[in-house]
Amino acid sequence: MEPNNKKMIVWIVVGVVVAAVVIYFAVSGGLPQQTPQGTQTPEGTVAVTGTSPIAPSGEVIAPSGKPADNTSVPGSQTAPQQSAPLSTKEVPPQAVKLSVSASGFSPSSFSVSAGKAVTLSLTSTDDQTHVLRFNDPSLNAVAIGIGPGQTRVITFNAPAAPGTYSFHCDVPGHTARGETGTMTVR
Ligand SMILES: [Cu+2]
Repeated sequence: MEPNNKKMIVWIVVGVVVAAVVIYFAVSGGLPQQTPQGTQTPEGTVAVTGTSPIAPSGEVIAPSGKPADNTSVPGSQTAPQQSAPLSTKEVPPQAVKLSVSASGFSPSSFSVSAGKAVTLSLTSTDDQTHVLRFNDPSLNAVAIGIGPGQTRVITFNAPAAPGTYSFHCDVPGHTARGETGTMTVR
């Protein structure tokens, strides 16, 4: 066989393999993306792995398959889900980023749009556990619990009603020393 023919056969084999891989991913929908831009699921876009997907309608979908119920029990099948601990580098740019320590939340106030999906991250910047909870029962399920130095993220729909919603750290003694803040819904 001529060397040129050999080369051509190698290129044909390479071409067939590339085409097979392309077809495989086109048919299978490809590998799940674990990027900050989000994982695509049948329910919608997952901002951070482990959080509830956001449907094209903008609604956050609970594991139950229904729109997440902010009044439910935190972590339940009907609640918006928080992520596992992750690196702060994995928090997407659109997230509202809070940190908390014995000196309080930073920032201690932020604003969101009424009814819109919110991606909220919380980082413990000291050697303590912290638990963000809202005071209003309408946001009972919107909670983030983190260990020392950890970061977690939750996605949830902001209340439809504009107003100021207070939150606090639910660990005993932490609210009293000033771990409180407000979310303004516009
Ligand atoms: Cu705390």
